[in-house]
Amino acid sequence: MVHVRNVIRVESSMTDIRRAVQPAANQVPERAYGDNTPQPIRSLRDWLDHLAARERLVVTKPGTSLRFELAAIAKRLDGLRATLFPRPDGHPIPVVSGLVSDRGWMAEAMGVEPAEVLTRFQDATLNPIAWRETASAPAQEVVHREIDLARLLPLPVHNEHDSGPYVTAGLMITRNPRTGKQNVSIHRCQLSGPNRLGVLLLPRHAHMFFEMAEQGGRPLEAAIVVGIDPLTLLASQAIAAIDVDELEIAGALHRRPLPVVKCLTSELRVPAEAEIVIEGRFLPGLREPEGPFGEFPQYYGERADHHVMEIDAVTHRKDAIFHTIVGGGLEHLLLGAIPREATLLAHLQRSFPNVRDVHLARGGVCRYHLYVQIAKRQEGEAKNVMMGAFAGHYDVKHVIVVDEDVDIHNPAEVEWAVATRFQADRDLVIVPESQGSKLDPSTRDGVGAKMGLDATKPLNADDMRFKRIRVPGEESVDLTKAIGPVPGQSWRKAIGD
Ligand SMILES: Cc1cc2nc3c(=O)[nH]c(=O)nc-3n(C[C@H](O)[C@H](O)[C@H](O)COP(=O)(O)O)c2cc1C
Ligand SMILES: [Mn+2]
Repeated sequence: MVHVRNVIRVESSMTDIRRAVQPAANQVPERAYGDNTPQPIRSLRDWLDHLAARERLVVTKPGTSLRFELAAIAKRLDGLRATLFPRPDGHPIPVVSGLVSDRGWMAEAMGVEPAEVLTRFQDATLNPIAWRETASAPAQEVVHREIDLARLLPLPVHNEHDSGPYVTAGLMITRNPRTGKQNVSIHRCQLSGPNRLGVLLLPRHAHMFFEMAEQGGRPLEAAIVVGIDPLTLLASQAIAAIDVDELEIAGALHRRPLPVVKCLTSELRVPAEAEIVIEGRFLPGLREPEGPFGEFPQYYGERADHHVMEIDAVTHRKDAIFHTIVGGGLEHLLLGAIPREATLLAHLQRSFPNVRDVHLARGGVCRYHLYVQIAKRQEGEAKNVMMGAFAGHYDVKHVIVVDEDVDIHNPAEVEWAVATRFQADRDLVIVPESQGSKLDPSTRDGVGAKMGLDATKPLNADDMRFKRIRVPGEESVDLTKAIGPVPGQSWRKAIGD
């Protein structure tokens, strides 16, 4: 195990450490689903218990450095284990990271089979459940009105060239100044002063609300919720219409109304079970430098003048836990991927009922490469599906359409389909100069090409031409019965040499 030396600061025996860097699934025959429909996970603490019971939570020695070391450990264990860091740099509030860095874990949090994750998410977005207000809440057990964020919270620095400490896993709650409807989204928040955060608001809902407020010369109230259950985190990433409150999607994923409490300094309602809430306002007519910051495409988002939030209060539980998401890690990628897949699948199926499944591949940073599986009925159809996919989200850059027999969750299978069912002169579609992702450094400020590959078989091909080879019995053969007692080293003996 070559990597072990680098994680010896983690407080465990060597065996535990070796196990920690093995895929967790190997050790976890037990599944969270089964005969009795399991309940979804509804709090961060329940989720940590769930992970701990399955040996998926690593607790480090106290005192991990908030500058790089915490992110280094979290990133090494990304996708394998969640990590809890007690007393980081001596701070009384522990930090947790890597809560949802595996699709199977998200299925468990939902209480469904992995294959049902997208349909469960679609169902929750179609049938939101309104929240329920409570008068008092764990999230407000401790109240701070003298704000020095660097002292109050354990804010880590993640990547080499990040401009400084950030809040990266906060749900930004805002409210439409015209309709009063709330919105939830995640934004990177740079520590810019004792009571000041520099926030990247890309032009979506929170940004629209801010523009409405700013046009009237008014600030926009906002609250940042840190330390929340995985389903509420996932709900925040729904691609929903403006005035759809993502906390209601969280309620639907929880299968019951989300308890919320009124903020102390604003009309906003925040999840009552949250660990930490940062209350404040976006200031009108002001932009300040923010960035660079390590982003999901594995490059830095640039430093530029961005929005400024002034903080009025911080509330938290007595024994609060701070959550951080390391930029570009699996946790970050998957939180975006699952809701996008759910939306793209629903969007494609509206026009193409024979679309079976979609997958945003890890190699395409869970945003740019979309694999689509179809039950092909018509020649040419794959190209229409590509065009639908490009229209579904501007981040979609390369689309590969494959037949039903190709496992789109396995990139090697998709590559095999391209290798053997695709000819570039007839199966390739290129759309030049279209809108793409501004964070893709190969675009010109977000303008770039789309590419689609039709890797489906022709419908009229002879049966044998595209028949996949298969050895009868390969899947079912019982190796324990088949393999003899003589070890390989003694093969001469086995053949009587
Ligand atoms: C970890 C993480 C970090 C994110 N950082 C930002 C960010 O800095 N700025 C931004 O505009 N969106 C960011 N996003 C994406 C938005 O949260 C996401 O698009 C959200 O669905 C937008 O919500 P809305 O459609 O209600 O506006 C981030 C997402 C994740 C999962
Ligand atoms: Mn929204």
